[in-house]
Amino acid sequence: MLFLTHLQDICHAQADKVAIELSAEKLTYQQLETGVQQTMTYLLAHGIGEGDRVAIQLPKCLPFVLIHLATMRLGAISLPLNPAYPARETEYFLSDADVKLYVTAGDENPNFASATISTNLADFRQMVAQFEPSIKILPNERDQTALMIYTSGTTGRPKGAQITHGNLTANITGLHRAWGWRADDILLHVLPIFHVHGLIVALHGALHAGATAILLPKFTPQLALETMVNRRCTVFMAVPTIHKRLVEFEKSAEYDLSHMRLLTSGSDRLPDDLFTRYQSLFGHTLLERYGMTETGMNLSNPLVGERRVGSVGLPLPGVEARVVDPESDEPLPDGEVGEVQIRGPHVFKGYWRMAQKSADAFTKDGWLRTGDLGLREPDGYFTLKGRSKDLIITGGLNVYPPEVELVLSELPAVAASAVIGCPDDEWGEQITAVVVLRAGHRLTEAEIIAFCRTKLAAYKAPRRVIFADELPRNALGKVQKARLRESAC
Ligand code: MLC
Repeated sequence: MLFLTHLQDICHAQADKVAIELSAEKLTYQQLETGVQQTMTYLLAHGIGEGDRVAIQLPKCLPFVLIHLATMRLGAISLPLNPAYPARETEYFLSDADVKLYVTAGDENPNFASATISTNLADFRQMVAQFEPSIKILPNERDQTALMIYTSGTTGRPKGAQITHGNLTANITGLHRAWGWRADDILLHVLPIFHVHGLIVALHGALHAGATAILLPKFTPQLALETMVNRRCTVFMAVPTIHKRLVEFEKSAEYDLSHMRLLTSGSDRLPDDLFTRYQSLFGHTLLERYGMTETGMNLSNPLVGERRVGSVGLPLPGVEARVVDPESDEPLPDGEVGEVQIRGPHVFKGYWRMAQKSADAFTKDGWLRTGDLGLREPDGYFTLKGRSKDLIITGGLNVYPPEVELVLSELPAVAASAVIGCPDDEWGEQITAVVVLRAGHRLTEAEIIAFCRTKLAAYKAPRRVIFADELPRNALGKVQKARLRESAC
């Protein structure tokens, strides 16, 4: 049964139970179902039909959830966008995805058909209450795109990863089994809901289980720990930067988290010392797992059994994983490092209107080339060993150097630049730009950073700029980033 059909059943079966709450706002499962149906009619009135893209660029709020679910229920495509994107980035996504409707809390964007809505649940529900619920519509095609999330690439502009109803369903049913989701779970949800981690793994996960999700609009260690304790939460999902902030919060030892049953970590490598500090401070062994936008979740340490430090665990139910020689796509023996490749019903169907890039992403046998390097141990556990692609992960967010280099190249004073990730205690990696200025030009580190922040979301902008006379290049003229990392980090 598809995720949305299952969710509708849950809404009927436990109508009065609280599904989601955020600050003082709450939705029971019945209110969720009614709100989704009214929002469907509202979207229909905006001309939204099967296959249309609805971009949702809202802060973390309950109307976001209603619009997201309603869009997918109509067979249209939900396109969540980070509200921190400056206009230029947003406009690229809206025009590349050819959106039919852009939902925003801010001023209407004159270039795109947009709906400005209140992010206050009471106002939003009052607005959609004038629409009759759309009862009958439910998509039933596994292969139909439900959701599109943009990921950047090592070359070119960001690509829209098309995630189907079948993908969402495969992901959530696999995780449900592997992590033992239960209806009496209470999830503390601190992540943004415009990415796979916060949206599919955490929020869809809780709804699929008929559990309660408590959403915090913004993560702070104190509020997260207080909520976990006061609300007797059972499940918590976060990225390493967030787990680190919990461990380092000065009062963390005062919080008794013994009632929690599952604390997971993902989106970036969990440092070994954080894993052990967490164990000794909170008495919990973090469950590390591995996923990506194109697939959702692939590998996970077990709920019961060894959660191995430094390892991302075993394939989730329904997932095939292998390690290959990236040149030949030939499988490698256990213990040898190669590219991790993934296959299964959870793997996306391709990038939006990029046939060649979609084809290149897969081997001829349908394995997804993840670009991550790793090895498989003889007992089946996988360990990641870096990336073959030139990707930076900062605070659990992916940043692709070419995107930043492109912005730097717009500065007339910049002759050449290379963007690298340097190891960083707080963020995992820190975005560092190595810049060569044109002769006779002057530009300061602060000016470069400020310029990038006008063009890119702040987390993508360099935190540090190093000036160099030239960049190390190989015989083909390609910048040798490994050498740069050695000298600059
Ligand atoms: C915020 N800042 C960051 C940043 N987040 N800088 C680098 N990397 C980041 N990830 C900067 C802001 O620009 C700002 O800088 C300063 O930090 C404080 O901003 P903030 O908004 O107050 O930050 P904060 O709320 O503390 O956010 C930090 C965070 C957040 C760790 C809570 O980044 C976060 O929620 N990360 C999770 C991302 C996530 O969900 N990833 C999943 C991707 S899905 P200044 O200078 O402007 O003040 C995926 C697949 C999978 O990867 O497997 O899960």
